Amino acid sequence: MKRIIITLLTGSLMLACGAGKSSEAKKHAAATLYEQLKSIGNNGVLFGHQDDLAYGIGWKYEEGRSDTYETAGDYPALFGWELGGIELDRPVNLDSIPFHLMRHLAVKGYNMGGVLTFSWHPFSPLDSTKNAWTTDTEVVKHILPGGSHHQIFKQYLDRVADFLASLQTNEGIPVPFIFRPWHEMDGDWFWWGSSLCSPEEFKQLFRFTIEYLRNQKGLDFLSAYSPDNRFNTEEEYLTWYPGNDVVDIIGVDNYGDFRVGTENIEAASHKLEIVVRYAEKTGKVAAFTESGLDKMTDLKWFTQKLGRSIFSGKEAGKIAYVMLWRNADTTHFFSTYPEHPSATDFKAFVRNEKVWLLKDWNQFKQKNNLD
Ligand code: BMA
Repeated sequence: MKRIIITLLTGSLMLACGAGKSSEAKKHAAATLYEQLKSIGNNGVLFGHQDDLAYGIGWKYEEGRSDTYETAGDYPALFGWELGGIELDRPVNLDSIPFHLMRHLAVKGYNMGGVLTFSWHPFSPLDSTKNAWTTDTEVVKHILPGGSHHQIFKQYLDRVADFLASLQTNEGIPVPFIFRPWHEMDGDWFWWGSSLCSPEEFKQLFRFTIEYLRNQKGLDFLSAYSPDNRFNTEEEYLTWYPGNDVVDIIGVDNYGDFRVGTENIEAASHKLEIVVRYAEKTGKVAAFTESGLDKMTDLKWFTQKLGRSIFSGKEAGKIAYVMLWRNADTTHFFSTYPEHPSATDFKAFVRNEKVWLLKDWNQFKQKNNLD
């Protein structure tokens, strides 16, 4: 009898330790990522690229390939991924990446030392045939608690949560990531955008999303707030801000101020400064969450436009990272690739000791005991 009790006790102790270990590791993961990003300060800026490990110009799903690596000799320090389609239980995302491949590549990117960030362009919970860019119907007010489509919205979030929870190392340790939903809300091109919902509704939507994923689904992650560039002051920037308790990364998306012909690099820089100052004030991480130039028609864009916007003033360089959008094909790409004439300028851009690709980032973490 005694032996049975001892065996049972040992068993439950082991179970308890196992559970403790996994939730500790989980907590540790996002908190560690946050500390790592905060430590960057003015030392450097991580270079990130959307879908970098999945496809590029002239190739798709070839393990080990990367337009960034093939152009500059190293991988990005941050990898962006897109969840659109997961909410409908689709096997592939909006941009035809199978989710099982995304899981594999995202975890691989993390194992290499990279930071992961996930965007989400969900279909409308009111009508699953309508994509994120549908702006003919009000959606947000109907999916908030008490709304007619709240249950469907929760089902969407359940699917997002299932996928994000499945991002684990071979040892079953959850990998840390940044989740960046409801971006560019100040624009009018998404169903959660400024023409179809009020700032109050938006704040509720953002807060519900983060709290549901954290409290109901037990996910541990960093969340990013990223309006587009339609602000000139901190007050305007904060129009849609849901609160310091549900935001970790103070971000901005900006393509508009970089458009050839009407570009305004000083304005772009000023907006980064607003972001940096607010992040400093609140002890958070500032980031340039999306940018790029479609088809890279300006061959000096990296050093003269992007580089200037970040490094010309004193403050903007305090962002932790800048992420460029995807390289889909020769009609839709926002960074560079080896054969493109902008490749030389990209190499010059990353030679700047403050622009960090993966090796620089790994070295920094190692040197500062941040792993
Ligand atoms: C947009 C474009 C689309 C893509 C979407 C979601 O900016 O790149 O082609 O489907 O992002 O990734």
